[in-house]
Amino acid sequence: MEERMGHAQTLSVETGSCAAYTTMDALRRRPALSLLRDMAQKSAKEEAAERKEGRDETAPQEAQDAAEAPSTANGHPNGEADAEDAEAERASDEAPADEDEGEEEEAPSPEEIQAASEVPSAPVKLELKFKTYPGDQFTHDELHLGDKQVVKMYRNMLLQRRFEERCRQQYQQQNISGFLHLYIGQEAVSTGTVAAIRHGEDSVITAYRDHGLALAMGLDPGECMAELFGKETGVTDGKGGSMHFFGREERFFGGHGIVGAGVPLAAGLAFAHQYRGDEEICVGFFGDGAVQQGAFHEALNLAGLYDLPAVFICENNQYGMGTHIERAAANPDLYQQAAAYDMPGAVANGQDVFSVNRAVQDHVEMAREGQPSLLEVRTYRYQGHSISDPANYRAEGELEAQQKSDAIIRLKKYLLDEDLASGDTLDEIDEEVKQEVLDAIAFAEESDLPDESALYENVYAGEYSFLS
Ligand SMILES: Cc1ncc(C[n+]2csc(CCOP(=O)(O)OP(=O)(O)O)c2C)c(N)n1
Ligand SMILES: [Mg+2]
Repeated sequence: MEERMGHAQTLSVETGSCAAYTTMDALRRRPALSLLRDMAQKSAKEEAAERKEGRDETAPQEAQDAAEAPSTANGHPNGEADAEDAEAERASDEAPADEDEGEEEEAPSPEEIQAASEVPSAPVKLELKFKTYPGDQFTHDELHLGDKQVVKMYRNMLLQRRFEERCRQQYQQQNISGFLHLYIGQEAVSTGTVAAIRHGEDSVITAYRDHGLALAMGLDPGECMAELFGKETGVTDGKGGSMHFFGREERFFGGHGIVGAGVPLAAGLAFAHQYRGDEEICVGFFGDGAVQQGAFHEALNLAGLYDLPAVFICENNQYGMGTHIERAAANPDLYQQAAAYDMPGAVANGQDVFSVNRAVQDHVEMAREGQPSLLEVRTYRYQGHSISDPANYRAEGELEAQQKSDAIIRLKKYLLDEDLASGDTLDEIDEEVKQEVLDAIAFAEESDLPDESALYENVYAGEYSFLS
């Protein structure tokens, strides 16, 4: 049952019996840091003594210890209450890590343990709200983006597009080999996101379709092109190729070829921020295909459990290789997966850079307050899955229909309509960008291939007794 309510969508679910919802809320979770601190403080000796005693006689205590795991389990707190009330409650419940220092967590009482094992006598009705960010709803002023910044965002999206158009050509000329997955069509997602984070402080990680995000994160186009050419001046010294762009200074953590593999890494990066207490966050990108993968679910579960400062962004371009989302996902409304992990979920229009920016600003703010979330961004890739995929699985006219809402053309129209730039200025920007990409190719061509000895750098290449 679905009912649209302005920008929010409500979903009601009725279940026959759902024991956890009403009672788990009483058993408040413990922040990950306090769990870690406790673990560190327990000496091996104490643990051994506890194990022995617990087995012998302390049945109530044992029940309490056993309840530590359920106490962190993940009933959605909203229950029948309004989602906003639940959010407010959650915010007031959670003390920042440093204030928490030294406080003893109270173990759940026997009554609470008892309550947690009861089954509600009536069907449980669950109401959830998911925020939506449709296209053409936001202005740059509302988003606190300056006039010049919007022009820069346009330039950046164009740079991504022109860079990849040349990548395709360079691949055909055999200057690039190996895999090549193009991001053309999705540029508003990367640019809109980067304009919403603390660039150079927050961590960002993505999957293998990584050129666009790398350029949005400020990686040098010449070094990116050199990476594709396998040259030593490349962003990963020519050893990573298309799928493994990295930028240490920019805090861009790749570039990962295994579907879903970046999602637990995003959770790990977010955990590092939480552990250090540096108030930075991690934005983890992945495709719609990754949501069908176990690693996604494990990572979101941990993030929900530990209140990690993470924004999980699913770039739903509708395809995983040649398989359409409708044929791969039991529930193609991917943002709704958030409910299973006790976090807010939302969906944004990935063909409108302002919708993306508004959504990511909101989600980044939540992450800084210790609330992880899932944001689905609906977009579309114009090219096949990789350079060698002719995309014959597409329906006739499908691509052309999507191109009508092209994000770069949309932003260009906005800039002209709002008088933020003249047509001549935008033409000049295009010429500049094209030249920048040609310069990147020249840089890649002139660079050297890595020395043979570099094969053994930064890899486990020692002597192994079991191999001899
Ligand atoms: C664990 C794993 N399974 C399968 C593959 C093969 N594979 C490569 S890309 C891909 C589809 C992923 O689609 P999606 O996550 O939507 O990303 P997109 O290509 O649309 O950016 C698959 C199945 C892989 N790389 N890793
Ligand atoms: Mg996809």
